[in-house]
Amino acid sequence: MFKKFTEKLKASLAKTKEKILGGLKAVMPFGRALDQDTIDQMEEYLYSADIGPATVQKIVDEVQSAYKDKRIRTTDECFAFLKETLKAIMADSRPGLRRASEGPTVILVAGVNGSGKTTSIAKLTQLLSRDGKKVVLGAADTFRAAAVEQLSIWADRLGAQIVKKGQNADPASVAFDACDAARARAADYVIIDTAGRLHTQKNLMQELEKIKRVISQKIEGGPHEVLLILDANNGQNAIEQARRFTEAIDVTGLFLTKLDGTAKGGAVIGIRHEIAVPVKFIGVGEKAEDIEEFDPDSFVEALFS
Ligand SMILES: Nc1nc2c(ncn2[C@@H]2O[C@H](COP(=O)(O)OP(=O)(O)O)[C@@H](O)[C@H]2O)c(=O)[nH]1
Ligand SMILES: [Mg+2]
Repeated sequence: MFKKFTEKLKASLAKTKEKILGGLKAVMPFGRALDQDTIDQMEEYLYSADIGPATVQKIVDEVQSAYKDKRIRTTDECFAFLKETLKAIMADSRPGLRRASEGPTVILVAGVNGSGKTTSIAKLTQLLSRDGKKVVLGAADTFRAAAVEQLSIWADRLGAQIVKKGQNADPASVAFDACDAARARAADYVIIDTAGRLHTQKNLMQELEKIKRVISQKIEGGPHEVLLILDANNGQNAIEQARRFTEAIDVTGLFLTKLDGTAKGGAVIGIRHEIAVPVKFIGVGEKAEDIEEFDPDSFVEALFS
């Protein structure tokens, strides 16, 4: 269903690769004997690469012990070791979307303003439609008329059904109707768009809980996925945002957007290490096809290729 290590992934990670691999090569040139001073410089550099201090510490601890045990003696061996360490840190056995055992699978999408929620919904819709799945969209971001309009345009373009109401309609009632429509039309997926919110906005977080409750009353086990959309441009702050949001509501998956435009993609490493929720997808552009299922090995290979 999904593509793995693609040229597009490589191209979209170019800036992050330049930051991480480019910077590491400068402090740790290939073809040298490894020494403590080089490891210290490597550590210092990694702190500037948006990976997050706790994760850098973990990486450096591994390198340090491999160096002491003489498992790595050269900078080339250190690069190879780093690659394997990153893969191990980011390893995940839960790829792909959860599915309902029967009936429509409901995906609720949340995140702060402008993180890429609506665009990411379009990407998921295209991915699922291409796989022959029938998708119903729920325009539950009723806060701005433009938000409903934006999702409608995507729905038209992608040939998906959309359920919408007027501006300021109760988002939970839109979700309710979208679930009804999905049942009536025997759809495979319902994807609910929501207005942007911060984890600190108590009333808006309660609204999200209400949407979840209404969905669960309509469709058993729903929502099957609560996807948190995070803008990779936020770097280390994206790690913090993921932490706060996952503490506030029951998030089941992360979708990291805008990796194509940022050098701060190192945040993905910290998020995988520090957040218990899996990264399911990454966004690598503004078009509907600019989505990749997240695969740690491919990600690391693309960074070190
Ligand atoms: N370059 C790039 N831009 C993106 C990506 N995802 C979303 N965007 C852009 O980010 C902006 C906000 O996206 P939108 O989906 O409206 O965010 P929302 O407010 O969370 O619904 C738009 O201009 C999108 O085109 C991505 O993966 N890469
Ligand atoms: Mg939106």
